[in-house]
Amino acid sequence: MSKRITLDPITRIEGHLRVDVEVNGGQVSKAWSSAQMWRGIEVILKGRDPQDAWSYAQRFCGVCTTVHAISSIRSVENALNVEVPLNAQYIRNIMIAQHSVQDHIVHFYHLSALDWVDIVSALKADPKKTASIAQSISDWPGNSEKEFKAVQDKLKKFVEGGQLGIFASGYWGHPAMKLPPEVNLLAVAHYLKALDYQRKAAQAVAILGGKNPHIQNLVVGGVATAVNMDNLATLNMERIAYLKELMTETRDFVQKVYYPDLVAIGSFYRDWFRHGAGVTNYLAVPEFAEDTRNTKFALNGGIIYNGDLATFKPINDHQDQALIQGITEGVAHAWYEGADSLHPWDGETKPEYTDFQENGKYSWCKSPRFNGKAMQVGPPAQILASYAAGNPLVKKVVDATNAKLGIGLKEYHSTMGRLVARGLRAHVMADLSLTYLDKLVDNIGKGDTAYANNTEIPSGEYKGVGFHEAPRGTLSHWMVIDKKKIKNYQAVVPSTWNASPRDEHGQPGPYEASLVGNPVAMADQPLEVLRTVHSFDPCIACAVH
Ligand code: NFC
Repeated sequence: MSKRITLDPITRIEGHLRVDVEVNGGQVSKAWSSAQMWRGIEVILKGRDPQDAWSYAQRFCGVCTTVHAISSIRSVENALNVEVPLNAQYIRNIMIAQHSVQDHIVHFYHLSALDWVDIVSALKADPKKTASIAQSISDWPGNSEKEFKAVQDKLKKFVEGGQLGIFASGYWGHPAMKLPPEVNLLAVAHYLKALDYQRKAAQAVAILGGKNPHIQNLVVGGVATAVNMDNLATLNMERIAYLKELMTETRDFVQKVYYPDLVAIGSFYRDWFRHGAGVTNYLAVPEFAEDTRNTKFALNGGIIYNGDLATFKPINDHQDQALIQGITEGVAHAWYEGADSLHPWDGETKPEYTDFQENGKYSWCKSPRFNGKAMQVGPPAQILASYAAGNPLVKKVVDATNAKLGIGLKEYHSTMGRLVARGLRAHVMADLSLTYLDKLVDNIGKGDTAYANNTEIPSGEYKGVGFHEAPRGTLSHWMVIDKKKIKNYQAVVPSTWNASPRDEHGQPGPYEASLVGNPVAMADQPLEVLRTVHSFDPCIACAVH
């Protein structure tokens, strides 16, 4: 007999996600992903000045605000064929990379670790043994017995006081929890430390962006960050030195704490490299623009079908016509008028709520497709595309990690594979942040102090798309400009791709497909469902906007 479980809301994500699963014989046989909230910012954007769009579009989300600013401004620059000076590209790149570092630290420790780490078991750990495990996998100076003992004492006080606070209501003692007490203590201690380091990365974005969340320093054609290095400039040597210090500290945290923790946890949960594959068609766009026209990038994009790297087709730039023409969004099972799939420049957002109909409309999330196919976006897509393209930065960390974990590329099509790919992305981003700071200083040193190409909006009709590879995957903002105003605005967001409901042909979206076959040991504590859903790092505010 099958049993139906409804998880609503899924917590430790952003936004309102409901997931329903049918469980048969200890395994999920069918799943539905339902976004439960709509706000209508695409509609609010119509009729406004295209130069202001990026500021509104940041309100799609409370987490990945920066990425919407970048995609939005790129959509205007693409429509009007505007070049972006190198200094502005480097400043944008540093903000993008630091935003990703912050986002991935938060995902690993604060949003997903507690699916794998049993907080209560950490009470039984020997702090001395924890310190020796930690020191055997990393030379990070914070890994001392004293530190681990202090965390354990703090945890004891919580438990004895009957108040687990942020750790309340977890599935502690669940049979699917496999870490020994010492590794649980290690992870809890780093969970708390990670709060400090994610803040440092957020601070780096704020120094450049003027504010974070919701950066303030973009203009169509560049940035509003004066870079002439005199005392009146927004960016002077003192701020550059402080940025370097912050970004070096977060790099060390990512590479000496997050990464070894990920490898340690991954090696205790090898079976999770076999669950949760779902949709293994991947899409990623190239990112980290290194020229003024968005044609040269540090990380690669491309398409992979059925998890087979032999099918890899590169996407080399943000003007790729096959990419631009191939994207559609459908509403057959989403709470909008109509049933057709439309290209985003012709896209419509007309809400029509029907309640949850499992064979009808059941989500506010639309169904993006590429040439009619469901695609998984996110860190595995970017890592696999860059690997397939032979990118040396990515190849080096992937090969080293695969050797440590005893895995190959096919293990990336899994729940644990998504966590590993995200950690590798953070590893690469932490280095790239410092690379772009050096490039910025060099470029200014050569006498280039340009930071924006002033742009007027002309009166004709223009269409543009701004692509960006965000922490959760490929993001695109699509704008139609007419008579100096926004005529249409559609965003096709990473979590829209991954959280999508079935399309008009009945193809499930990546969350839904990845849950099928997932084990569920105890129906009243569906921890394993959370593991797979959290591995995508859902952001439903973004997905529906
Ligand atoms: Ni919100 Fe975003 C979602 C990201 O998918 N990354 O582009 C948007 O949020 O975190």
